[in-house]
Amino acid sequence: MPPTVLMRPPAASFRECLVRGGQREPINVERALAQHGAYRDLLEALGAQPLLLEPLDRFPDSVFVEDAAIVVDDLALLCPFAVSGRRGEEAHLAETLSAYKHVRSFTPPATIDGGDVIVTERDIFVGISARTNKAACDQLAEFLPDRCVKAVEFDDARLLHLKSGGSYLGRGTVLVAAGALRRNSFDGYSILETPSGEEAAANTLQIRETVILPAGFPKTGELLSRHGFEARQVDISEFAKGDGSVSCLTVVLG
Ligand code: CIR
Repeated sequence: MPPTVLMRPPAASFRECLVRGGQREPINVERALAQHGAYRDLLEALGAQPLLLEPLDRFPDSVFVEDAAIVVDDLALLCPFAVSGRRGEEAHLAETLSAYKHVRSFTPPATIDGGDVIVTERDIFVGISARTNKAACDQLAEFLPDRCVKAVEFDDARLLHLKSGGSYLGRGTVLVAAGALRRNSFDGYSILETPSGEEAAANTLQIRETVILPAGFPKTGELLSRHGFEARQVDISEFAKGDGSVSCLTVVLG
């Protein structure tokens, strides 16, 4: 079965999305839409089935659909956002998700962004961040009794999400941004580190046998090829201006 991938195109309000430090580089929404379309085409070419959701002008950050729901096995967990401006995005996913998965919600005081969760075949790694708390990590473990849920602390306090500092490539291998995460966070996994100056390439998306990474990081592309991964690059520069990357634009339903 081709994996279904939920994507939500950017709305006009995307130019007002949240950014760390509040200093936003001007965002070109037209270019963002074109990049989003090209990304969708790439996913299709790789054998996935993108499913387009309605743009939500009320939520400038809703293009980063990964943060609103965590999908593991037959469950879809709607995420309670810590930041007030994103609260409510998750409700807009519930109906679509319910056609594929059992939909569940966290309860207070949990707050979590999907970008803080790395899912492998066996483990679930949860970044404890400004967005995601220990209560959410504990609830995730209750939702998923057959999985091993592990909290991960950051070495680099500038990381927005766990997945800004690392991502799972498949085949027991995690790609991490040098210096971002504790070295023992992924015990039992092979670790590849992004080459110096390419830390922003640590966020990737695995679709079948291919790893998609942001364009502009040739050394990371070579590193992945050297280790036997089929790597493809996609230009997501307008989304990077809003602190997003490759995985953030998707929810993979498997
Ligand atoms: C935010 O601050 O929530 C958005 N501007 C960026 C979210 C990026 N999402 C992700 O890395 N999963």
